[in-house]
Amino acid sequence: MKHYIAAALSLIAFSLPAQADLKIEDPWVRATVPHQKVTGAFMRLTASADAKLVAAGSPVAGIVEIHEMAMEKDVMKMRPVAAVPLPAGQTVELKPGAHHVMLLDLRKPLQPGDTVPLVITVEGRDGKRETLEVKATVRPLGTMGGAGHER
Ligand SMILES: [Cu+2]
Repeated sequence: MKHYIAAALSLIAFSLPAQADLKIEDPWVRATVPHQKVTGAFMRLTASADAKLVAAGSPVAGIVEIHEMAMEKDVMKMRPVAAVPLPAGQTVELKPGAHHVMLLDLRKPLQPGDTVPLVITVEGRDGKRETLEVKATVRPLGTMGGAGHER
């Protein structure tokens, strides 16, 4: 009988809808030149409930970090951050000059038109993590993009 109840409970747990629905739009990665080992990945994130972006990964990079840009003595510098807040219903844009996903230790050059898989992990207020995989398109160097003024 005990077993039967446990099984029924786990069934209920599995049928619950996923919390903090995450929408990822327009993911892209900046192309690289030969021997370039780092580049940025950008996208728009919208979570249905308060959450934060806590991690990213990609098979094309040895290391993936979340970065912010900040002024340091009149120079824009980037540095790793632990998380990017994603307030409920608000679209947060990762773009050049702002928060971005940094791909380091690239395993090969990224050509315009290539597709790069990105794994994005967000954490809800309850500490539950959700992982989403997206396919990012590689765009040419010099693409400022993101703000919607290209194309
Ligand atoms: Cu960076």
